[in-house]
Amino acid sequence: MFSLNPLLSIIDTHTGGEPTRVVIDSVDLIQSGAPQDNPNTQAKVGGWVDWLRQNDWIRRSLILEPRGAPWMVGAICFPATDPDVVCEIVFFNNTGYLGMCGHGLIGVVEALRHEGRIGVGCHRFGTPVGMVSATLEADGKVSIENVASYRFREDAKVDLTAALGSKTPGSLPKVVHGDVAYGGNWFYLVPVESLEGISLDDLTRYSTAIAQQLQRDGVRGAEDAIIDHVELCAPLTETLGCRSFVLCPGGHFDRSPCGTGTSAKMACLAASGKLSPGQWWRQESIIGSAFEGRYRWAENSEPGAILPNVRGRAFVTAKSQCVFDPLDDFRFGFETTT
Ligand code: PYC
Repeated sequence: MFSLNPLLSIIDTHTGGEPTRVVIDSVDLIQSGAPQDNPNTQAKVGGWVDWLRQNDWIRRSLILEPRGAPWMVGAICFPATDPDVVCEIVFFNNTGYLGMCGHGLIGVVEALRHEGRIGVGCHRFGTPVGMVSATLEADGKVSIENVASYRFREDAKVDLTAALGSKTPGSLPKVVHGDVAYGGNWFYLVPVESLEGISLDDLTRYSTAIAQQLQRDGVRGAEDAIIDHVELCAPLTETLGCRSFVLCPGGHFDRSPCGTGTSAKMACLAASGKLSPGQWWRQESIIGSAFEGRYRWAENSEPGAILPNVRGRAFVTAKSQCVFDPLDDFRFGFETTT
């Protein structure tokens, strides 16, 4: 009565608490019409995104309830044409497809290590926004070198008075001054004094109000890109770093410190001379997990761009195979609104 789908074998991981559901064997999943023949890696990964969009049941089945959870990220590894590239990865979540995903890449590396596909050393991966690398260390930690990241706009003001008014949580400002930066995804980064004592619901509501106001005000990234991540950063007292709350597209917060968010944050610090190349930065998530980051200057990129290096660790939590029972009306997932 049911169909066990051998094409969707999944390895679940988490990186600093944030889940990544990884498909490392996609070859059987790829049907004719998939963009295997495009020799240009970046166009090709973009091609895989188009292919996945046309086969969106895969994303929905993996991430949405009842098989998934709306705060999960998924990653599918597609075969690479370049023999020096391990695979080409497309990341996605409950609402669509991501450019890059730092915690997700660390999760993919751990899944591949767990399956004996890669060992200690430096490995290259294609993503829709460019080539990245990840160094698997002997202790299981993974350092990723992300795409060039940069501050695009400094001190963009967002007024939440009309949207939130007296409902603005505790110590958070009604008029927000933040930077727009790129770290493989687009971020609006808001420095705050503290995140202590503010509930996750309130942080989510506040960050969502910021994301909506950015849209209303027409605040965008380069080439009119929508800013779909909001990052609140409170300084750490003991060391150079911040505690962060990151709202992702799809309305859920990142349990990890967010690899692309850490990249965007370091790009802003570099732009304002507050973090030097090679200097360590500690980025904590709202649940207390941490990434360590540092950077070097990027060449042949946007002015002031950096190449961020972000280090963290993932763990495999489960391996399973999707089952699609034709009697199950919800086998391809269902959406919930918050
Ligand atoms: O780690 O870059 C990241 C990320 C993006 C969205 C969720 N996590």
